[in-house]
Amino acid sequence: MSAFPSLRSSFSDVCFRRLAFALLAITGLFAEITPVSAQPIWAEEFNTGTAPNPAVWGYDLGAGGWGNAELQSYTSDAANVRVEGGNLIITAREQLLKGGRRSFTSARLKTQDKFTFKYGTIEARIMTPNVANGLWPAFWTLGNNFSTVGWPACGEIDVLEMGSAGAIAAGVANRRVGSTAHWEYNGSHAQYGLTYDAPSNLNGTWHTYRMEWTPTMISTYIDNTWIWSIDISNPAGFDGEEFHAPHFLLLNLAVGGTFTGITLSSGITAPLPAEMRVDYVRIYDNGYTVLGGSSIGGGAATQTHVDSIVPGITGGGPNKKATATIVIRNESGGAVAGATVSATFSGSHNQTVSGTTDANGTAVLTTTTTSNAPAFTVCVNNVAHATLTYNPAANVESCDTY
Ligand SMILES: [Ca+2]
Ligand SMILES: [Ca+2]
Repeated sequence: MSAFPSLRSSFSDVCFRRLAFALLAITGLFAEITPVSAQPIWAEEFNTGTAPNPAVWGYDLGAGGWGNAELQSYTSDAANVRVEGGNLIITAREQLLKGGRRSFTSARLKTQDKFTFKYGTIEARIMTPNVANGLWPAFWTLGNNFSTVGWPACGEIDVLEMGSAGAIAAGVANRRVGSTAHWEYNGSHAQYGLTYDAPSNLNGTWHTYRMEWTPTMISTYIDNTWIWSIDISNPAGFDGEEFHAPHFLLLNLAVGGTFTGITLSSGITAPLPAEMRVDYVRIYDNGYTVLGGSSIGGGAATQTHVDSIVPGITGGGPNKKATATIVIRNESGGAVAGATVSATFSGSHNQTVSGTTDANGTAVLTTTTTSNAPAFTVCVNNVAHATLTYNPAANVESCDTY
């Protein structure tokens, strides 16, 4: 899915080349499964109750196309989302309105603010419906800072999407699965994805979709067959800090939309009602996994980390002062205000400077020392806060160089 594709610009050549190179570099690693905990550290089994647990799952509701010219209206009605027989069941339905006009309803679940994770191996056992033509099931994530920074700056990882226009054109709508990352690259939208055509139709049978997300790589699999990988080991190199921050989960079944190439109701030929079933979603610890959100550990954040450091200069001539714009977040990705950030500049400006984060979690540190030829490294020493503990192990970066 993408939250607001109207913001999409074409994928920059520079970015594509960088990623193509990154992918070449990881060829051969596909079969290497990341070691994970023997037992899940988090799971939604959908084995009890009649509706998803409201402490974990919320909903996106309503129509308007969701930025993708989707045709359905999303509801949280039992007709569109229920738990039954050990499964979460999302049902896309059609209602004929006066004059024969077709109207569609479905559901889109999300764990925004309620449950987040950064890194880890996530697995979902999913049965997709017959998507041909016009249905678009998805199992995906968005950065939990979505509501503050928007899309694509929050980052998006599509573990599973089906029903694309390309798959329909190739006659493989029920066989083609795809994974894609979306992010903010130098002020515009970048994306990178790959698809895999299964040997037979996937609809109506259970398949396991897995994402392995480590600090260096994101890879996806269907039933242990590799789909896609992206090298995220150098976030500064491709503006990919989005993939080193907490994300929340989404599960939905869209009807039509630009992804499917079908934006008129007359183009929907898939049998309705259609059910997307989810037996479970499980997360395994791969040694880096951080869970967060209000459903975890009583809800309140307990830790801080450095989300980004942007070094700069202010002033001119021989009076150039070194600056560092530093963003502090909690383990759920929320901005941390009122934290005292201490950082040491070394090189052209040798000084330790402290400052306090604002409502956006941002502190701007400026040296009083000056230089004619700035060339310095700035490293965060400490983040002090009245109630939150600094966890430097969770830092996206601890130092940056100008
Ligand atoms: Ca970015
Ligand atoms: Ca189950």
